[in-house]
Amino acid sequence: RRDESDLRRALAEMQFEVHYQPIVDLNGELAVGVEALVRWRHPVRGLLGPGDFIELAETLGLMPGLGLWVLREACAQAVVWQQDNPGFKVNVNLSATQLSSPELTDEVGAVLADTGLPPNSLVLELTESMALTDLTESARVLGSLKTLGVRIALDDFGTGFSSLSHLGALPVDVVKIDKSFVAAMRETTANGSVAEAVLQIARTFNLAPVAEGVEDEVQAALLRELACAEAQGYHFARPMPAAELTGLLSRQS
Ligand code: G
Ligand code: G
Ligand code: MN
Ligand code: NA
Repeated sequence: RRDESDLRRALAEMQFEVHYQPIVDLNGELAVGVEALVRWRHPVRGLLGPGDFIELAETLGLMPGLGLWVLREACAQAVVWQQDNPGFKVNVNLSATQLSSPELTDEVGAVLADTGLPPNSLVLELTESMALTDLTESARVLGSLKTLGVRIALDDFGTGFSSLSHLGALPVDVVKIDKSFVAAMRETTANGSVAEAVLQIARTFNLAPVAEGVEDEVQAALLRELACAEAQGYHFARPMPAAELTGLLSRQS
C-alpha cells in the first residue's frame, strides 16, 4: 500500500514528465516525429520508467487521467516543435482503460482543439494485444477516433496476432515493428526474413511501418534495404526531456 499512496501523491503533485524519443526518416536520418514516453520523477527513487508504475496505475484506475495528461502535454509540445519543423508528428501511447473509456474520442478531440495540433500530426499507439481483446469493439472505438482525423498505430506489431484477419478489420495506419524482430535481423538470414516478412505484411495491408529498437548501423542498413522508411532506437537517439529534443531539432534544421 506504500506504493499506492506514493502513486496517488505523485498524481496529486504531478511528479510526472514526458520524455520524447525521435522517430527518424531512415534515409535522411532526420527526426520526423517523436514517441512520447511517460516518466515518474520519484522524490526518493529517482527517475522511473513506465515498467515501474503503469501496471499499478492501471489497476488503481489512475491511467485514464495520467494518459490524458501525457496526451495534452505531448500535443502542446508538438505544436511548439512544428513552428520550425512543419508536419512534425507525435506518437502517444494509449492504455487499455483509456481505450475502453466512452469519453476517449471527446477527450482527444478536446486536446486537439485546445492545443491547436493538426489532427493528422497525432498518432495514437495501442498494442496489438489490446486491439485484439475485442476486435468488434476495437474497430468501433478506432473508427470513432479516426473521425477526428488522427492516425492509429499498432505497437509491438508482429507479436500479438494468431491470424491476420484483424488487419483488414481495424482502421490502422501505422505498424511499429517490434524490436525483437529488429534485434534478430543481424543474426542469420533465416531470422532476418522474419522482419522482412512482417514488413511485407505491413505493405500488403497498406500500413506504414516504423521499425523499433534499432541499435546499430547494420540494422539500419538492412531496414533501408527492405524499404522501411522510418525507425526509432538507441542508434539514433534515446528518449530525452523536451528541452534536449528542442536542441537536437535546432541542430538538424
Ligand atoms: O519508456 P519505455 O521505453 O521504458 O516504455 C516502456 C513502455 O511503456 C512502452 O512500450 C510504452 O508502450 C509504455 N508507455 C510509455 N509511456 C506511456 C504512456 O504515456 N501511456 C501508456 N499507456 N503507456 C506508456
Ligand atoms: O511503446 P513501446 O513499448 O514500444 O516503447 C518503446 C520502448 O522501447 C521504450 O521503453 C524505449 O525506452 C525502448 N527503446 C527505445 N529504443 C530502444 C532500443 O534501441 N533498444 C531497446 N532495447 N529498447 C529501446
Ligand atoms: Mn509505443
Ligand atoms: Na513497441
